[in-house]
Amino acid sequence: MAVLHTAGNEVTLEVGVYEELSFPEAQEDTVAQRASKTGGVVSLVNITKEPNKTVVANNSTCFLNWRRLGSSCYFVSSERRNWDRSRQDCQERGADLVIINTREEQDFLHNLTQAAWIGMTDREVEGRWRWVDGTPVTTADGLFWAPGQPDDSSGGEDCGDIRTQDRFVGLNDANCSVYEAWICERTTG
Ligand SMILES: [Ca+2]
Ligand SMILES: [Ca+2]
Ligand SMILES: [Ca+2]
Repeated sequence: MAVLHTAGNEVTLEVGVYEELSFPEAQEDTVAQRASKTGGVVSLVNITKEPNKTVVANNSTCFLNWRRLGSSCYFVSSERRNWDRSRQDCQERGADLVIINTREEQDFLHNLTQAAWIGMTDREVEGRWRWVDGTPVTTADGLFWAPGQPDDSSGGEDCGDIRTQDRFVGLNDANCSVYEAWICERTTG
């Protein structure tokens, strides 16, 4: 038997063998009193659990269809949008466009997509790339740009994407209005 309890954001799944208990005060309760004691679940009032085993699903769990690496969860869109609409979608999911912190994370993302928006832009100052949390984009973290990038091609590439297309592999700058897939990242506690 399994019993699901919810309290705030936490969901607790209790798995075990349940059996009838005979404790006097419960027998004196009316159905309504029992319901108030058990949050409305009358059928649980006279049970105990043995052996006890608890599985807790909380914020450290990724949503269905999100991928996990370390303490982060990643969503890869199936649709295509411009950079701003992509970011908006991530924020509506309680996340943001992905911030790539390590070479391991970049390699992980290369395996998820051929081309997708990520959370970096040089809109504020041309050529000064920053992640959406304000930190600078730096190859000192082991990250790498695709060959010849960023090139601000045609004077208008201020949004970042990640590419895995033939030998064009790495970070790239693209025109923010182009429609691409996108990757959201949600860090977990
Ligand atoms: Ca990250
Ligand atoms: Ca640029
Ligand atoms: Ca470019």
